[in-house]
Amino acid sequence: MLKIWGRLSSVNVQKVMLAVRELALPHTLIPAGGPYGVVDTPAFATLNPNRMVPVIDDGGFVLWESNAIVRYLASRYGEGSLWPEDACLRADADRWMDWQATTWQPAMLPAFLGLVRTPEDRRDAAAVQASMRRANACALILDQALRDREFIVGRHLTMGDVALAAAAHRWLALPAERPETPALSAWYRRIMMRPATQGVLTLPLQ
Ligand SMILES: N[C@@H](CCC(=O)N[C@@H](CS)C(=O)NCC(=O)O)C(=O)O
Repeated sequence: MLKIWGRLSSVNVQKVMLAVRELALPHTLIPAGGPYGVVDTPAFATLNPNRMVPVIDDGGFVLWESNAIVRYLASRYGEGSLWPEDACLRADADRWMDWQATTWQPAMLPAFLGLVRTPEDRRDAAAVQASMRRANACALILDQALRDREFIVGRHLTMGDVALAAAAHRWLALPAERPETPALSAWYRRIMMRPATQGVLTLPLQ
């Protein structure tokens, strides 16, 4: 059975869990990271030398890096659903996954760490503000892309939505000012209503 090491408070683990749930894959979630520890053990380092979650073991195939895991699960178990058959649609979904990991997520990370993980009296307000400005600009790009479609590459949910949804969940829950993003919000609501999402994208942010 597919094994996943991680904690649901991690945005990167959420992506993997969304993919697993969308694909209805039998799995075991082994609590690891944050309060659960485990990542510091020698046994875990043999799975992921970065000592980070998520990690999966699928019948002896061990993989780390959340978006690589989502792509692997989608290509192996989700052909025609999370993994679009059409090469252009697949590249489009893939592009948004890279954008999520290299652009949007890094933009909002200082704001997340400052607002959620740092006591107010030790917060760097300027860093939080600058981070929110960058994250909001990214959200407006995504909002524009979602104006004429139900999901990021068209009418069906793909691996692109999986990666973006976890990031959007975090951005929308940050206690900070955000611009109006009607298309992004409508897409997010569609995703939050899916059975696979229940219990994965949880609040409050931790
Ligand atoms: N690029 C990696 C980043 C993984 C990462 O930053 N994981 C964090 C949680 S989001 C982690 O393991 N932190 C240590 C911990 O949870 O103990 C990925 O996308 O999988």
